[in-house]
Amino acid sequence: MLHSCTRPLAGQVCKNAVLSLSASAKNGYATEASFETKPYKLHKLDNGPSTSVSVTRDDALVLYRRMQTIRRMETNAGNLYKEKIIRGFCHLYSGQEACAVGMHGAMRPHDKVITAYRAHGWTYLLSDDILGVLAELTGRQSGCSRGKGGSMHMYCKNFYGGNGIVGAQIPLGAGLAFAQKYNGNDGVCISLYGDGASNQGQAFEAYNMAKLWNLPCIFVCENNGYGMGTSNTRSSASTAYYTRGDYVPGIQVDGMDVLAVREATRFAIEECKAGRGPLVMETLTYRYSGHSMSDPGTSYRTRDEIQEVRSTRDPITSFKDRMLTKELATQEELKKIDAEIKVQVDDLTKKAKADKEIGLEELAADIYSHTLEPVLRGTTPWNAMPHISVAGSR
Ligand SMILES: Cc1ncc(C[n+]2csc(CCOP(=O)(O)OP(=O)(O)O)c2C)c(N)n1
Ligand SMILES: [Mg+2]
Repeated sequence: MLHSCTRPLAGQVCKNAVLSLSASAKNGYATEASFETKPYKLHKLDNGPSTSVSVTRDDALVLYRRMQTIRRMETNAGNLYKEKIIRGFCHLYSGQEACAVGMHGAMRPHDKVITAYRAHGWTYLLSDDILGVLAELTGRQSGCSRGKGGSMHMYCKNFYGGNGIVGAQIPLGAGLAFAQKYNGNDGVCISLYGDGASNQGQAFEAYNMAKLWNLPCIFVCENNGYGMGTSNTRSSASTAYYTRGDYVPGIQVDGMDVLAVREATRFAIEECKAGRGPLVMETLTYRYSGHSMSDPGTSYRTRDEIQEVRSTRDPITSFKDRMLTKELATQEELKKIDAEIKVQVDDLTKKAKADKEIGLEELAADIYSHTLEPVLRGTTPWNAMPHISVAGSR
């Protein structure tokens, strides 16, 4: 029986993870394997995460499946956008999967996350609802925001979006960490931002308040080398983002290595639990797509550069190679998982295309979680709309 959700994939709903994974330790597979990570860089820390990491076969398969699912979802999202079925903004996470999947692998059920606009992968991880993501992208009723939010505005339990204003989520994350501390439940908040947001004043204000109050906040700078089309060396006087919290301790981790990210996140959570939060964690990563679908992503970097990362640092291929080398899985088994994911995500993509849009009566739904005003004004004061609750009843 697969306990794919026992620690470190603690307590998370994993219905997508159980296909084809039956008992482990059979058929000559290794049940567990150890790996060396690249060294972490530390700032104001005497000790850091372990560079020697181990993973069970079951957990490795879950991590692999999650990264592949995100990759497939994003490929389909890109195609839906090109077909003009997804409208508006659309930011893909392809290339950065190990960051979210690694962090999620260390999270406990009461930890919280907030991110910028690259939110599809996180929404899937925290809701385990692929259709909820795809139908949100197509603007349909099965979407996690009932199709009213679209690509950037996705939310689910413990996930506070999906935020389009660059950097705005950094202090919001500090606020969520404050709530965790206030409620005394030992939970943390992971507050993610890109290298392009890292020089904003509000980031430093958030570090300051978080440090003054020792908040259990893990500020994560996903350094993918570019903020839109500007390379980080042109935008940042210091690209050592893990040190940019000054008096806040920091860790730099290889963001293309899912196990290293998981280990570093576990370490950061332990630090927060011991009252030594906040921390800044920088994940060195790369995005294959442009900043958003309207950016081909090739005017400020070469195709060779992208190809080089794909062939030498891809988070999925490199994890697959490691699993094969340590005999945690066979080539055939992983191929079968890839095929299953493709069928599953493609089927749900068809559903997301065929799904209905919500009716006009839902335009004013779910503005309050506890209805404070039963009637809301529309675009004019005389054009009132009744407030209804829909999402909570689903
Ligand atoms: C306050 C604000 N300023 C500008 C923008 C336009 N904008 C969107 S993303 C972005 C750059 C963000 O850089 P980074 O987080 O590194 O982006 P990514 O790597 O995801 O492209 C900018 C300037 C915005 N959305 N909000
Ligand atoms: Mg960036």
